[in-house]
Amino acid sequence: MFESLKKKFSRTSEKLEEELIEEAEKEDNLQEEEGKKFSFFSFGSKKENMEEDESNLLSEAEGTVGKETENEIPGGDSIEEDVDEKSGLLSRLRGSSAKENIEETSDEEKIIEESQDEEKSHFWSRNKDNEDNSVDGEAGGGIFSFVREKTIQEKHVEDILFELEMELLQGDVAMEVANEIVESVKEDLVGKKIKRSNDITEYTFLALKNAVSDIISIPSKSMTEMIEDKKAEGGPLVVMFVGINGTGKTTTIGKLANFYMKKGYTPVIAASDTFRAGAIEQVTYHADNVGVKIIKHKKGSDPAAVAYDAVEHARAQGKELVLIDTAGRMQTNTNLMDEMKKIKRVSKPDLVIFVGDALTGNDATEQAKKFNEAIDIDGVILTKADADSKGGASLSIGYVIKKPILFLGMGQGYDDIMEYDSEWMLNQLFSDNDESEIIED
Ligand SMILES: Nc1nc2c(ncn2[C@@H]2O[C@H](COP(=O)(O)OP(=O)(O)OP(=O)(O)O)[C@@H](O)[C@H]2O)c(=O)[nH]1
Ligand SMILES: [Mg+2]
Repeated sequence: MFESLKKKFSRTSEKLEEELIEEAEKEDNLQEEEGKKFSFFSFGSKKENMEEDESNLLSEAEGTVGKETENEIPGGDSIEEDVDEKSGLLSRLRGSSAKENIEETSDEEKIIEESQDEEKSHFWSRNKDNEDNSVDGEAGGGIFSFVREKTIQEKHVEDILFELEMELLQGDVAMEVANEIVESVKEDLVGKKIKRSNDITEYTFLALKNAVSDIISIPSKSMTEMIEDKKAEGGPLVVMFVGINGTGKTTTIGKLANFYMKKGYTPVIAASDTFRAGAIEQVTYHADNVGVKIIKHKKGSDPAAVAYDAVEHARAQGKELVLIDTAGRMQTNTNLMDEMKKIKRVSKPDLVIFVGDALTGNDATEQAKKFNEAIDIDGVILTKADADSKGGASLSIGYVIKKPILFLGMGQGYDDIMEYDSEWMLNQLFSDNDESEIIED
C-alpha cells in the first residue's frame, strides 16, 4: 500500500543527505588542504630553529626532509606518503629532549589523523549501510563524521522541499496538504545541527513523519462509541452514506452491518437508493447475506420516506443502528444534491458519512469538499484502500475537510473493512523505516 508516497519520502531524506554530505566534504577538503599547507610551512620554519641547535641527528633528519619538501611542493602529489615519511623521521626525533620537537611531532600526527579521517569520510559516506545508527554518540571508530557539526540552512532544503511538494502533488496529495507538509518539514529541519550522514536521513525522515502524523490524526470518537452513546439515550445511531456513483456505499453498508452484527448489535438497512436500476435488489442481496432487516419501498419512491421508515422501525424494535444507503450522485447535479439534503432533513441522521474511492485520489478530496459544503458531513470512509498505491486521498481527505476518516474499505468481502487508525496509517506510509520514533516537540 501507498508505495508511491513511501518512495517520495525516502527520496527526500536521501537527497538532503547527499546535498549536505557533498557540501561538508567540499568544506572539509578545503580545510584539510589549508591545514596541510600550514603545517608544511611551519615544518620548514622549524628546520631553521633546529639548525641553530647544531644537533647531528637533527641536521641529518632535516636535510632529508628538506629535500623531500622541495620535491613535493610544486606538484602537490603524494602528500600522504610525504607526511608518512616525515612522521617516521620525526618519531626518531622524539627521543630528543627538545620540547619544540615534541610539539611539532604531535602537529604532524594530527595531520595524519585528519588525512585518515578524510579517507574514512569518503568511505563511509558511500557505504551508508555500514554506519552506526546512534545519533548522539561521538563519531569515531570508523564512523563517518563531518569535521565540524553542520547546521541545516534554508538554502540546503529549498530545492528538495520544492521537489517534495511537486511529487506530493503528482501523488494526488491535495495542494494545501502538500504545502502544509513542506512548511512543517522546513520548520523542523532549518537550524537543526547535524553531525553525520545518518543524522540527516533520520532527521529528514522524522520531520516528514511528524508532518504527516499531524495531518492524518484527526481525533474522533469511534462509531462503536457513538452507538453506545445513542443506546444510552434510548435511540439508534442513524448513519447516512453519501458520495458519487460507484464509490462503494452499498458494499460498505453490507460490511458495516456485518461488522456490527458481529459486535452484538442489530442493524437495519434503509434502501434509500430508489433511483438507480437494480440498486434495491443489490442492497437487499447484501442485507440477506449478512442477515439484517431491510426497509424498502418501490423503485422511484421518495428516498427520504424510506429512511424515515427505517428509523421508526429501529426505534420501535430497539435496534441500535440504522444504515441509510443513498444513490450515487455527482456533486454538480443540483437536483440530486437537493434530494440528498431532503433525506438528511427528514431522517435526521446522527452521522453523515462521505464514502470516497481512494483510487480516485485528489478527485475524492475535491468531492468530499463539495459534499461537505452541501450537507455538512461528519466523517469519511475511504474504500478500495487495498488497491491504492498512491495514498494521496488517504493522506489529504480528512485534513482538507477537517473531518475524521472512520473506516477504510480493504477489499470486496464483508470482512474487508477496518476501523481507521492513524498510527497504522503512518506505518503504512513509512513502513520501510518504521523503527524510527516520532520526535517529541
Ligand atoms: N477492492 C475494493 N473494491 C470495493 C471496495 N468497496 C467497494 N468495492 C467495489 O466497488 C464496486 C462498487 O461498489 P458499490 O457498493 O456498488 O458502490 P456504490 O457507491 O453503492 O455505487 P452506486 O450505488 O452506483 O453509487 C463494487 O464492485 C464493489 O465490490 C473496497 O474496499 N475494495
Ligand atoms: Mg449503491
